[in-house]
Amino acid sequence: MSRHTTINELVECITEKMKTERGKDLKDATDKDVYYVITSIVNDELNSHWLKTEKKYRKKKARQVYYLSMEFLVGRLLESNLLNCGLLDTANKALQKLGFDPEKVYFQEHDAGLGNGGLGRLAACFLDSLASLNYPGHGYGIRYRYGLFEQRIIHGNQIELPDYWLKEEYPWERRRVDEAVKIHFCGQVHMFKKNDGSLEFRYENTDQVMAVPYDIPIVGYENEVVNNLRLWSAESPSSEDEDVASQNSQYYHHLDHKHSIEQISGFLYPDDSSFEGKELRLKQQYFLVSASIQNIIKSYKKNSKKSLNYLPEKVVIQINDTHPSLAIPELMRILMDEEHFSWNDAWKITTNIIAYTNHTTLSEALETWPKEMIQNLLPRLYMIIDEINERFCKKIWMDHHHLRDKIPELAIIAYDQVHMSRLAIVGSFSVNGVARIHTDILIKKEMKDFYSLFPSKFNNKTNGITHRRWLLQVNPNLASLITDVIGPQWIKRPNQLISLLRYTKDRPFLDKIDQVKHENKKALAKFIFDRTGILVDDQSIFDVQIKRLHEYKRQLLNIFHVIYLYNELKDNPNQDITPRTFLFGAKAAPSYHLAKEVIKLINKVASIVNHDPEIKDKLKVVFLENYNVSLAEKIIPAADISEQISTASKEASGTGNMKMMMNGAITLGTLDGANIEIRDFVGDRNIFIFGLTADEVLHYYHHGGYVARDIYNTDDRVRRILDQLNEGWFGSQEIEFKDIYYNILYHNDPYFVLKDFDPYIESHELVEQSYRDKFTWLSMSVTNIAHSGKFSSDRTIQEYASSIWKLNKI
Ligand code: 26V
Repeated sequence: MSRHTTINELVECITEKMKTERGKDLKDATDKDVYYVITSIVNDELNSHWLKTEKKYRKKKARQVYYLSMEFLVGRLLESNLLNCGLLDTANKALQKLGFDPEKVYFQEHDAGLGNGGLGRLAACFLDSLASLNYPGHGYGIRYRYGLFEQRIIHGNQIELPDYWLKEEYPWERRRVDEAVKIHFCGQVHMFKKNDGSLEFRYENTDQVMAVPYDIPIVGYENEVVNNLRLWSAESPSSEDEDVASQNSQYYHHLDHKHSIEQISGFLYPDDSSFEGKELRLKQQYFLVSASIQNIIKSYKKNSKKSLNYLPEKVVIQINDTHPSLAIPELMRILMDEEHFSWNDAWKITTNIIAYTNHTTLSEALETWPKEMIQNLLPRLYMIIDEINERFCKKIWMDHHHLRDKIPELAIIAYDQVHMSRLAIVGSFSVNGVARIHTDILIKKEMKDFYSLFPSKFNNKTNGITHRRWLLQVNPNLASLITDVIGPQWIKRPNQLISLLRYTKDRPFLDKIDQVKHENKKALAKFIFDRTGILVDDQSIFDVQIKRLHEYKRQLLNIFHVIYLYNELKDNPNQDITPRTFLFGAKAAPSYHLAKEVIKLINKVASIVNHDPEIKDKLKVVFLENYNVSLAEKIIPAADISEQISTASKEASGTGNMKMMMNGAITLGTLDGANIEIRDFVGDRNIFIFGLTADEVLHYYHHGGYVARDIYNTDDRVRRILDQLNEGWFGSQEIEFKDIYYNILYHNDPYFVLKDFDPYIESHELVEQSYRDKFTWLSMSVTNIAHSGKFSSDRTIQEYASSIWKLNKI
């Protein structure tokens, strides 16, 4: 099979494989059978390219980038693999010809949810771009047996269910026992002085764990490149031990031990409201790091005759947040203890290989581990971190007198805590933020002193998304409309979307854009009805907020606006408003109480508003449960308004903002994260911006001056809403949201919901007015699509490749 395969050839191949691989005639085949047959056809196609790609890298002795991440949120792969192989159109038609609904077939795959949100999805987009741009770049992660929990809403409350995604065979992975490596935890470290005066370290009584890799192919777009995503699974070292154990009383002890080893890749930790130093999570981090670094060194040795001194010529490692920052001491350990490098040489190699991306400035999310925990679990690594810290502090003391007082704030180990971001900054050659404002805040505020020590390390790489999945795949009708007017070059060069600017006043084209959006909205309305029984008006404005639930993302502000509209309509039922549908999708961390209260509130408001006969079709509120990549793919093409309303300074970048913009939605947002860059490109007339700026927010934090209760006292709309939360809805005692009420009035509204309420309402009024002028609206929409090429992850990856990784295309 290849992109030149005809529909009939594919039909024949499916029929044949159905017999040989599934033992069935087509007429008896289920959607699942067809799913497995198609993946098998794609796999046949991929395997040869996979091998060829690897050979090519080896032959060219290519410099490679390794992306280390605790999360890869890849979602479903069949459709995107078909697309990238150039087989999607043919497959769709062949399936239809055989009487199958392609969407149903693709839906058979379990959505791989090995990530929490933005950070994990970014990693997946980056892999797609690396392969599509012919870069030798691979991912390393963990093959969690359970992905992020599945969310159910029961009586308005979030319930978490386990996501056992490996229940059925996962056809994209290949187990590679031949590449398994051993990982050591705990034990004792013994130091010996050798004859030449140097030190030798030996470890005793360690707990050993096997890391077994499962490889997933990462397919480039129509370029026959297949890179690798290697996910490590934790296993007990050897089954021979099992036989021995079964013969004596140690058997249950042995089983217990085996079980605890397998726990290491047991489940993905949900991103919480604040960092919790759980030992199992630390084990996971070291497990990922140690397996990956060992693998990287092994493959270097296989391909190069030169000494490891030259490792930095061939290898660069990007760490996705601080989660894999133990890569720094682990590489030091291997270089010194196993490869016999001196400290200075090992340090030189390490700090030329590791590059670090920061994804948040929220102080409560910063990783710090109790020093004792690292000492017990990773005694040798602790010694190395301690030495890195000693040398770093000494250097500040000697060379940077003005920072002497600040050593406790800069030290990697301070007050018995190990600060991972400090370790990552000191041990890497590059530190980047993920949007301009975020990098500015790192440089000017959060990491100011580190910036003064290492100015050349700091740089910005504004995030991006793969336009192949997020436009071409999820919105094929929009994609073909674009191709009709500007040709297909934009697919390989997304910047060329800018040519669409010529059509922002072209009525026939805008009409077609309108039709496509409307079709997408109809499809989503049907989906919503099938899932929830709620009938939404496909002519209404689809106002969408989809992202993890967090106070700083301010879903609360959004639902306050809905309550406000509802109150207005109750007071004045004949008011002429443009009908609106408010769509939410959000998972809250299981232990994040306030976030769960907000979910409950949204669902409560939905049940009141949607069932109120007086409201009719003017307002609808829909909370779609279990928001994940696949759901995003359904919602985004149908969005009119993209809600990006975080408290300014808090959202590092956001990437949902880019996905919706690319599908023609208009952003309603604060000047935060990448919203700012979106505004710079599209201009003030093509985006709705409101609220406090980051500087204002930071000023209030430092100098006070904002009193939430003043707004409660003076703004009737706000007081009414808060009282409704506190006292129950229209006298009904059943509905109470006292915790939200208290958080706002007694904790002084830490995320400025009340402060931004009035400008937010005003902005929404502008949205409504603008939507009434169809022509202007569509023209804004096309302007957004035209500029969205800058937010393709191809652009981001080009920037990483040329300025951090120094990578050549192969
Ligand atoms: C923290 C924790 C702590 C507990 C265990 C699990 C876990 C997982 C992740 C995190 C940190 C999350 C940081 C993060 O996701 N940042 C987001 O990164 C996106 C990609 O750069 C960016 O667009 C978002 O603005 C940013 O919030």
